[in-house]
Amino acid sequence: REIAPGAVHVPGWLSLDQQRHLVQACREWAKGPVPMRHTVLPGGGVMSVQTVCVGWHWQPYRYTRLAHDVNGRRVAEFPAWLAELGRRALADAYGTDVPYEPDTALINFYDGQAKMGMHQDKDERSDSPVVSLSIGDACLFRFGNTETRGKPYTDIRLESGDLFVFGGPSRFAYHGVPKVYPGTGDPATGLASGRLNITMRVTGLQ
Ligand code: MD3
Ligand code: FE
Repeated sequence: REIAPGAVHVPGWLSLDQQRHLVQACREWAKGPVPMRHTVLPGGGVMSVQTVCVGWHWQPYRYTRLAHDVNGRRVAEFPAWLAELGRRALADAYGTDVPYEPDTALINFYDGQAKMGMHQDKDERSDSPVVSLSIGDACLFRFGNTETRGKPYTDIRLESGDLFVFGGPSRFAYHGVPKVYPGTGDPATGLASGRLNITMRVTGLQ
């Protein structure tokens, strides 16, 4: 389960009920105040995944309270129940209770064609772990190294209900999602198709 130091994969961590609850919450956040959308990159590229943010708004490549690049509104508040879920995730993955106060979640929706290129997450001013929850269709997740976008990397299949925690030396590793596997999710989660990924983070911002 430990893929690399600080990178822990816990398959099937979420119950079907928890997945249903998260899908419903994401459906509400997707409506607004800042709707889920394809993020436009500074170079003009458009991300194939659709994203909605909670707590802080992520616009490449910084966090803001207001979604200046979308509709100027403030994103939904980060709920206490989600932070509590994040703390349980860390405790279960690392087997030890550590203080954890995530203040933002990025929620990505992948249709059958969407992917995410290899990148590092360095817009946070904190080296606290990232908690990742997957729901719906399975995907190929590529976990790389901290030096380059390329090899060596480890390919892992992430399934609905899986937890992944990225802390310590793995926090700034390159990673990406080269492929989703359409039709592999259980519609009982409330997601008829596609893949949902929720990542919790500590921005280090006030
Ligand atoms: C490793 N999301 O939102 S989750 C992202 O499935 C992102 O939507 C992917 O990469 C997704 O930035 C991958 C796994 C993940 C998330 C954040 C990480 C792995 C990470 C941050 C640091 C290291
Ligand atoms: Fe990332």
